Amino acid sequence: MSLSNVLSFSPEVAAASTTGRPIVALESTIITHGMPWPQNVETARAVEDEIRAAGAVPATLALMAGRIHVGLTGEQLQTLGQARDVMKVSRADLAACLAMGRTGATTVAATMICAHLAGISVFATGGIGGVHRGAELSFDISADLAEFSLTPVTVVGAGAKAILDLPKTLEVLETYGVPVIAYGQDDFPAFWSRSCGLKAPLRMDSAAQIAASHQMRAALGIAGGQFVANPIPLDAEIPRAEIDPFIEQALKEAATNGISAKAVTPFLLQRIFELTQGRSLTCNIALVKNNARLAAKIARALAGLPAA
Ligand code: PSU
Ligand code: MN
Repeated sequence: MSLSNVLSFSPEVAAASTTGRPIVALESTIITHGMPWPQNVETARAVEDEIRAAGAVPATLALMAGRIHVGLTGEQLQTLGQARDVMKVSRADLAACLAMGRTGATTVAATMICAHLAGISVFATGGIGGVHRGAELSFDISADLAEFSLTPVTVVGAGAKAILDLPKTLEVLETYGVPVIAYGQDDFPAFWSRSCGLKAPLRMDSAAQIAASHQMRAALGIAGGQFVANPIPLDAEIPRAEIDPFIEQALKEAATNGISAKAVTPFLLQRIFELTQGRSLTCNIALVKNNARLAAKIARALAGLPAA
């Protein structure tokens, strides 16, 4: 089986890839499992528009009928945003989902793999998976972390959510040799909040430096990607003291209800959405757009272009 039978490029992304224009990949689990309809589709569209406005081409990735779709049409996005029984696809599920011809939404790990197959080096998302609290008993560590040691894609996210154990998440990333780069500040951001109270291992203040570091790793033959932790804009953040009690409550309910494995992250996101009366979603939308803009700058820098 050849790769060209598996990859389907949208007309917009195909044109960008033949002419060498900068492209930014986007994941689809955030659409199917991370946000409710219709805000999920509206946000996916708005994020794509941010990338276009910043002088790059968006490529939302999803699996449909045995193919990896690189760039979705408006109609495909609508269908995906309302579909039920969509698989949440990580590294472990990617080949199986395609072989079964099922509809699959790609997590950070699977999006990195698919972006790399499609020749895309930069990917924007909300937050990455990480080490769950209590992982010393549950062993629940997202496959996203190991992916960074394997696949050469620079991922822009707003850090990781405080539903996770952030000190352990940073330790595991270090063990895997992953550069964790805070953008424009010293602290590691915690998704809804600009800081989690811990310093990030690395800091950079420009897209050009991030692009140079991506290229340097390739030149040195170091496998794997980079994680760029971009703090949520100040006017959109929920300070830590405000969000913490809701996180504690959602975690307690997850434990009481025996939520485990792949269901943990979507369950916590949904409960925090309800507990904050939708404010967590407003935050989430603002930060994804912000990440899309930075990713577009990095993609342009990689292509030797100035910011648009
Ligand atoms: N974290 C978020 N929002 C998300 C996810 C994570 O703040 O939507 C999604 C991403 O697709 C991520 C996946 O790759 O959840 C991680 O899931 P798990 O913890 O099951 O590996
Ligand atoms: Mn998990």
